[in-house]
Amino acid sequence: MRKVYLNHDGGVDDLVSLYLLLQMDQVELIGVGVIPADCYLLPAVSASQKIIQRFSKRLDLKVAASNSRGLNPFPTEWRMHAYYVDALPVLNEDLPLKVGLSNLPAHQDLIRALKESDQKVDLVFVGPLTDLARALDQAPEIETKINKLIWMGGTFLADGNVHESDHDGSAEWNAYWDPQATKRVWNSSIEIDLVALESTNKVPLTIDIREGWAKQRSYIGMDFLGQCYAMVPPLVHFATNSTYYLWDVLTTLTLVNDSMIQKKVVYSTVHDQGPSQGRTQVDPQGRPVNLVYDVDHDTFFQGIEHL
Ligand code: AGV
Ligand code: CA
Repeated sequence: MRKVYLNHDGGVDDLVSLYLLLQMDQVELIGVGVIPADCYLLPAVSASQKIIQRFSKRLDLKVAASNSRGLNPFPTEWRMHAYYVDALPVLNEDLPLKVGLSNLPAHQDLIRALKESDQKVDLVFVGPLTDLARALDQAPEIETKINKLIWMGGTFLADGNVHESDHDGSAEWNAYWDPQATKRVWNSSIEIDLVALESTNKVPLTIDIREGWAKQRSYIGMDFLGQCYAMVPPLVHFATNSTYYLWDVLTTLTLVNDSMIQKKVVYSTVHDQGPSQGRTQVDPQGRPVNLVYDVDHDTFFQGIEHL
């Protein structure tokens, strides 16, 4: 049994990732932190509590709200998605809530969970790294309790996914929201699996994929997934700034399906200021990361349905 701590930022694929983690037999989720990056905090926390209650037996799990703030805010339109998921009838038929909140902010909840664990823990971060950076500053000794960090973030491609007027476009959003936190984690000696845009670009949301899920909506979990992905724009003719990929879901599934992905070690550094802030760049003098640069598209999508 692997112990996993999840820190997410309330996007549609973040919340679906929480749902999927709860379905994995090989995984014991020991904590959930929610950071208000690509979401508003209250609906993202509430949706997380409801997903745990509806789709698992883990009524003891507590959700920890983050009090971290980033440097570069996400577009409001994207941050609204957590409200839509939180309002889905499938998450609201069994109220009042029995799943509670942690009495600690997310970075301290992470410290607590790591210190209490009797074995090393995998960290799954599918939003910015701020809570991990703060936890490391406050309690550097937790590094020895971390097996590895599996992070959705970064890219070594020329084109990132940040399209803001004061940026050069080379960064990925999770790295860009808090570039200094990204750098802080790079300066640690934690092993990092980097699920970067190189691989996530290969798993866009498409109409075909949606139609496949629709056919399975008699299963309550697949219906939930379909409802979630009805809220965000698919790839049709060409990719736009809002086109949705299964970024975080790919990251989460790498935990249990290592054979669908290709990894290689890349030495890199992080830009923490200026027009390239948040950019992860190849640098032979930098630190190693395991870059997940490829994924078998069909195996991945089958994996979602057969957890
Ligand atoms: O950069 C990808 C990260 C993932 O963790 N997020 C969304 C995923 O949860 C930010 C993001 C980039 N482009 C987006 C994003 C878009 N078009 N809509 C919403 N979020
Ligand atoms: Ca996310």
